[in-house]
Amino acid sequence: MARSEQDMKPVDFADQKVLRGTGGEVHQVANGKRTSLTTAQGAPVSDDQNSLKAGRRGPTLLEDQHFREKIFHFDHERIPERVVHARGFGAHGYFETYESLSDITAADLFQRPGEKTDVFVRFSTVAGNKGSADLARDVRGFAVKFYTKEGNWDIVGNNIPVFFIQDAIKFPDLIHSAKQEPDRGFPQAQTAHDNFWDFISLTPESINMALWIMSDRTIPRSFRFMEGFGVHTFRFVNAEGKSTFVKFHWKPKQGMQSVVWNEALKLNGADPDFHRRDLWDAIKMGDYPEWELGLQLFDEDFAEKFDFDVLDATKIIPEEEVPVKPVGRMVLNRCVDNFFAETEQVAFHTGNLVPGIDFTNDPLLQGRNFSYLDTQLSRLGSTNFTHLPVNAPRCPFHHFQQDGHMAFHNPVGRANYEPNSWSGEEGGPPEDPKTGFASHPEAVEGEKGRVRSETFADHYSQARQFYLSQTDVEKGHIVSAFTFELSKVETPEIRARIVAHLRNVDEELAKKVADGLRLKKMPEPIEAAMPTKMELKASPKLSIVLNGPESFAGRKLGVLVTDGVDIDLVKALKAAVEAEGAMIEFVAPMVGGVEASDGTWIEADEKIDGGPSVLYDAVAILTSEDAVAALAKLPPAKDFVSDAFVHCKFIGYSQAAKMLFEKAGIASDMDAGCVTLSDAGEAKTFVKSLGKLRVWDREPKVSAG
Ligand code: HDE
Repeated sequence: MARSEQDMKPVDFADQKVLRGTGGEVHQVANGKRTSLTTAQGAPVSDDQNSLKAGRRGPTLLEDQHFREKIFHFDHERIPERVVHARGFGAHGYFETYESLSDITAADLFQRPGEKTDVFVRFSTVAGNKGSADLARDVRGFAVKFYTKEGNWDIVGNNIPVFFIQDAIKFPDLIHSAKQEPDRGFPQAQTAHDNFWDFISLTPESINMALWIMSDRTIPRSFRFMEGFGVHTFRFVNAEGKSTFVKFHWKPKQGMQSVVWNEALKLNGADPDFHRRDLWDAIKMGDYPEWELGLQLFDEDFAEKFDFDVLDATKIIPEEEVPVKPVGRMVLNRCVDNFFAETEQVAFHTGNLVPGIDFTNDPLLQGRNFSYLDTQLSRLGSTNFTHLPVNAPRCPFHHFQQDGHMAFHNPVGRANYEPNSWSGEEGGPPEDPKTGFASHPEAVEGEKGRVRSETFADHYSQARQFYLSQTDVEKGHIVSAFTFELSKVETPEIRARIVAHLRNVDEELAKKVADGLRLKKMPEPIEAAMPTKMELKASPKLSIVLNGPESFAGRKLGVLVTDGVDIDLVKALKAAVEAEGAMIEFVAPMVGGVEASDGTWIEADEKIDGGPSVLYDAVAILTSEDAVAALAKLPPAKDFVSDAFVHCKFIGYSQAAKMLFEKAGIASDMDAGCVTLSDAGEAKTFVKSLGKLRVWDREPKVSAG
């Protein structure tokens, strides 16, 4: 009965040489080249295909310790997903300090020019579950852990500089309203439903954020092309104890970029992992994304004079008022080795501060300081989550915390308390008033009470400022987004209530959304707690379109090719794209590839229906005369060109490809963004023009409104 290697027969399995067991099952057995399989206890395993049975067709035996251990472990592979920001993607890198900031902060990582500090970054969406799609319209988390020489410092930020609410006590309500409705369990990863807009409509402080989330900031092209913000006002404290207020900004070196909504919807189908794949691919290819850390620094006097309360996280300080000072750069240059161990188990916390950086009294930040540690316990299951490599400090650490679930290291020796009478090292670590974290001695007084400061009561002025800072294209997108989201709201009163708020932001915006919804009657404006400041100046830094890239670097050109494609054109396009620091992918009717004009074989990266144009920042269609008619019959080929057109992308094309435009019904609309490619020179000029990313002039013609 006992089976041995002799019972197995060698067989050729296509390219693989394997052994075949008596039931036809495949065994790959140790051959001295790979380390042999063991149980978790380290005992070698002889057969991983068959459980231990009483008789060939008999029941599995309870004594099968290998089977039991394997299934036991598998059954418990999942840990609770994050209650918010469940879907995310992480990478390693470093932060490099430009200059010493010792005059404003004692934080060790900012003392020496050129100093490099390891970082781990996790980008995320907020509302969707772990398995949701990347292109959900949502705020993106932008959390950075700095492994400094004086402990871990986390900036747990977002890609939007303001937040929905002013007091952390409203966070559970906000998130409940945004996530799936509790009775039905849907919609997933979408704010386009009644509960969310109901909550927003009854929470006027959220209107500024509502404008931001209806802008293209919530549909970034990828993590690489978005800004990050610490959101709250923090404090820097220097060695003399002098404090300066600070707001943190991450500026992508790649320039900002978003997709359009119709593209986002299609991307979610074409590649739900679009953002994580993008980051993974860029890092694996050595095209390391980079952000500059910028600081807005200001003092108490400025805070006093500023139009809004700097402790109110629903407000920004425009960069035109307090410029952003670049102080270092962050480069992400290493993908995770294991998604679970690093991306899933990383634990960020606003309370992870280092000497030289301190909190302010922002009531949102104060609440967060409780939440993060608390959530780690239910997610990671132990107070010892700091023992996991991704969470552990990379500087020496000494404390008397001990035991608990899964303690990897406990203090050694006799002393596990202090003060104690044991001398030298035996006594363990004492506190250090000289180098230890000291809170800024801010004077605090007042009556105890559940109150909100009157300085938080302006709900609309910055929403208006944000709207007026956008280009016409972006304003149009905001109108469309409100119209789309509110069209999914079933309760007419909620739709009208949002429009009533928008009247306090901008009448034109309110009217356009009301028209888009076909409201029969324009609602009266909501009675504002404070009148909208009409005089705030536009802040061009708030526009994505005005802060785009300078070239096509880091972007991707998708080239649809057929048999007979002009090889010189392909070569020229490839060279031009690579010279620009961008990527090129070939899409073909079949994944095996195509044969070019000179007989060269071009491998395809995608088959046409798996490589729609939404995956690319710009496209080219290079067909031969002979092959275009067959191509034009394929619906995905027509979609390739018509989607690229509707999404305002640049489209290069060989003469023969014109037929595809005709079949797609857009031949008569072709504009300056549709560029003929007949020789190497034209290919080069075409690629040079791609840094503009989109042909926005086209949008009024193609927009669904
Ligand atoms: Fe978070 N937030 N948050 N948040 N947050 C979490 O912590 C919370 C807020 C942010 O990639 C949770 O480990 C409260 C603002 C990011 O692992 C939880 C409040 C900002 C991430 C939590 C806020 C953020 C989280 C869930 C209201 C931008 C993902 C899992 C006061 C500045 C970090 C976890 C990662 C995650 C609480 C508001 C950013 C529950 C109570 C504002 C980027 O602790």
